[in-house]
Amino acid sequence: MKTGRIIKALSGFYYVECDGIVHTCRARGKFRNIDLKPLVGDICDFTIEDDNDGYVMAIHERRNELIRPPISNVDQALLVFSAKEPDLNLLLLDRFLVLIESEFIQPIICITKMDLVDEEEIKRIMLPYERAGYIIRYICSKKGIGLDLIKADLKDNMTVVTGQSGVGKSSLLNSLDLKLNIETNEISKALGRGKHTTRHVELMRMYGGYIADTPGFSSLDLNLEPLDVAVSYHDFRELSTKCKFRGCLHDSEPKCAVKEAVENDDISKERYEHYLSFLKEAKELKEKKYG
Ligand SMILES: Nc1nc2c(ncn2[C@@H]2O[C@H](COP(=O)(O)OP(=O)(O)OP(=O)(O)O)[C@@H](O)[C@H]2O)c(=O)[nH]1
Ligand SMILES: [Mg+2]
Ligand SMILES: [Zn+2]
Repeated sequence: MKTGRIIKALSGFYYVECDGIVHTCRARGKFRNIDLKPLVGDICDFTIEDDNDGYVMAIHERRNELIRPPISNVDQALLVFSAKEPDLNLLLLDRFLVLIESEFIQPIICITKMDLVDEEEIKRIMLPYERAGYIIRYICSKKGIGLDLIKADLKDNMTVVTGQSGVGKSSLLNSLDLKLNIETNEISKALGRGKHTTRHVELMRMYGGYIADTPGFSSLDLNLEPLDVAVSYHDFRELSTKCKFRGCLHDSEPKCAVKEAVENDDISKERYEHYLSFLKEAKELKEKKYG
């Protein structure tokens, strides 16, 4: 038995990398009956039957896992948003951040297509995130601007690149490694939609680590407990030691440090309002589950 990492999953096959060789494997029957499906990113034990191909037999315990995109064991997530085409969507960004931080994954916000907008304006819009302590990178894949910081971010890490369809994830990967040549989603005038949208998750070696290109999407389910939402905001979590109540949800509780920070404009109203909408969603979900 050998141990390797699943770098791609496609049509029932798992591509397992071990010592620089990729083995095409199927999952043993037992994976069909239980809730555990192998994921890209998994470290697995596998057999080699013939021609270097074999079977995935067992999955090692995961450090973390995401449902969308389906991937495990990541160190950090590049949350890719375009400054324009499609327009920057801060509600979706906040939703993303909650999800990523709830899995203890380091987020890096990456704003693409900076050639299409006024740089100062976008940086002003992103100021609340900068002040909250998020890492933000501004790039243009077309002109190769802003890539050096990203290259340093990627070094020796396992990074998942995620974001809406058409924001420029695959283009970013191509500009980081010119040999990759991934097909990108040029919007076809005739079809009115992209032609080469990414359809599967795949890990690629880059700068001593791995990077995963993933398919884009337009919506995300949270599926979190209310308190998970509260603690997944790293700046709210730090402030919460000053809230009067332990386990404060920063909603209707009195003497809440987060609400005070919002009133003092240390936390932006917009971020806080998005937070309240996620909290409401989590409470409704909990009610549905437990009655
Ligand atoms: N102006 C400009 N356009 C860009 C830039 N980066 C990407 N694009 C364009 O944006 C479109 C979508 O790019 P992709 O890289 O395929 O986007 P994606 O996020 O991988 O899309 P999905 O695979 O569908 O999720 C393409 O037409 C690219 O040429 C950029 O820096 N500037
Ligand atoms: Mg793509
Ligand atoms: Zn509070």
